[in-house]
Amino acid sequence: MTLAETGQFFRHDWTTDEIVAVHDLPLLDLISRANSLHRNIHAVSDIQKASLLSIKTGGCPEDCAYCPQSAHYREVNLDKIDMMTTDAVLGIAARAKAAGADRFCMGAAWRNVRDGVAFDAVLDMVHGVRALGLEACVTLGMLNENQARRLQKAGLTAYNHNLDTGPEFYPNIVTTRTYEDRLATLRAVRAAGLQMCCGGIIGMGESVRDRASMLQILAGFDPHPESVPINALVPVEGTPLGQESRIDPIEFVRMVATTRIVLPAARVRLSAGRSVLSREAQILCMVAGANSIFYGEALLTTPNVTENEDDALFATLAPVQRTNESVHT
Ligand code: SAM
Ligand code: DTB
Ligand code: SF4
Repeated sequence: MTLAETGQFFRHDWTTDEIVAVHDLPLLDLISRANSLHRNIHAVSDIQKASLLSIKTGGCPEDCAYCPQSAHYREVNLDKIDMMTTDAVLGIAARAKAAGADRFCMGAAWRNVRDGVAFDAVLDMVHGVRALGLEACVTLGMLNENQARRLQKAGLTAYNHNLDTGPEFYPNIVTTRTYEDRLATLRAVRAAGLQMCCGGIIGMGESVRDRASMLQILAGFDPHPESVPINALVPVEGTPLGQESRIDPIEFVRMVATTRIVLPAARVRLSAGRSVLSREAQILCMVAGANSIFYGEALLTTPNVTENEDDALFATLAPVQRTNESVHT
């Protein structure tokens, strides 16, 4: 029996204080603890590439302070785009698969899912993405259990719905829905047998305690969320957080490592904000337990690392190939 199978790593009773204490360990102790757990449970070279597409962009009635897609922030320079056609989405998914993606994630700037033609189209997209041999994930805002079940029947792998931060800081970021609304959607996702993709954003002015508080809530889910995106705020001009400064990359490393320790089996996704990390900082995040990236030129509405840069990153991670090299004796 492996250590993972004994279940000794999977705690659901973490306290926020304990998580803060882990987060604040001496950096090398923290990374080393995270890495040793990671190696016990995962193949360290297995870094999943997920491709991301905005299938309906902008005009969202929510007021999330970080989000360029909110209709509340009229100063944001964003082209609103109506729902894409299923054919167009599946064409992009096929290209992502050919480029090496393992998972295809589709996002819609909706407050919540409404039954009707647009949702039916999403079900077709999910079905088509799965038929291409890709994992499928969608993020569509709030939904009920019946809608989650329909997604599950269409073949959906996971539903992304982020808690974003801890409950205490949350009202500083969103006022048009509550933390409890968010949790209710996550319960519907789980009740339908879908995998749960749920994480947050760092660098919005929250404290380390707020970050720990979010992880404490995620640890309370049984089983733990299968997938946990860790985003660093991408400050977008015209949003209330547009003037925030970028976080120190070491904060990203600490958050990833803490997430790995609290949620050992999860796929921890190094998500938004990666494009300003050096190659070395990204690799340090992977040593600390990150095992997925978003692969492709764009996130939803903001630029990502280019595919060429990511191909170079993966070449750096690969075994060294020596050809025609003279051997010195
Ligand atoms: N409307 C749906 C929702 O809120 O669940 C789905 C789309 S929403 C854009 C998906 C996630 O993207 C958000 O929960 C947030 O964590 C992340 N996000 C949005 N804008 C961001 C930004 N500027 N920087 C970092 N992460 C961001
Ligand atoms: C997640 O946690 N991060 C992704 C995905 N889930 C949907 C979205 C990041 C969005 C960054 C801002 C933008 O490009 O609009
Ligand atoms: Fe709307 Fe989602 Fe953006 Fe919030 S994060 S404004 S719910 S698209």
